[in-house]
Amino acid sequence: MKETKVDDVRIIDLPKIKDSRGNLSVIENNTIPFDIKRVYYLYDVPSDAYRGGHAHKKLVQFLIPLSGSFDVILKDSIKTKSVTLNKPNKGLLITSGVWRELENFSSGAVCLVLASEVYDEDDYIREYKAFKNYKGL
Ligand code: T46
Repeated sequence: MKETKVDDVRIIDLPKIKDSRGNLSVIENNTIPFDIKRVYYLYDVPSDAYRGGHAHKKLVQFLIPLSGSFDVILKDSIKTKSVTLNKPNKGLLITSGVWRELENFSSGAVCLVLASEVYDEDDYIREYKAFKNYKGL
C-alpha cells in the first residue's frame, strides 16, 4: 500500500518452548496477520552482500533469523530505520509499501521468509526513484 510507513513494520515475538533438549518456537495461523502462500530462505550469504533493495506493492512478509544475524534497513521515503534480527524467536513483519535492504549477514546466517503472496515480479519496485514516485514524493 502506498500509505504504509516504516513505523508499521514491527517485531512479533514467537513463543519459545524451552527444556533441557533445547528450544522450540512455533508459528500458527494467528501468529502473523496473513495467510502464508510462499516460503523461501536466504542462506550462504557473503558478509559483504547486500540483498533486498526494493519495495512491494502488495506483498507482506515475515522474516525470521533462524540462525545468525543480519540487519534490515527500512525506508518509507521520509523515515529510515535499522533493525538487527538475531533471535530465532523474534521475527520482523514488513508491510507492503516499505523499502527494505538486508545487509551485514553473519557467517552461517539463515533468513526464513513467510510471504503473503506467490512470487510476482510485477509486485516489485526495484528503483528507489520509482519508489519515491509511488509514495507521492
Ligand atoms: C525480499 C527479500 C527479503 C524467485 O524466483 N522466487 C522467489 O520466491 C523469490 C523471492 C525470488 N526469486 C528469484 C528472483 C531473482 O531472480 O530469485 C532471484 C533473487 O531474488 P531477489 O533479488 O529478489 O532476492 P533478494 O534477497 O534481494 O529479495 C528477496 C525477495 O525477493 C524480497 O521479496 O523482501 O528477499
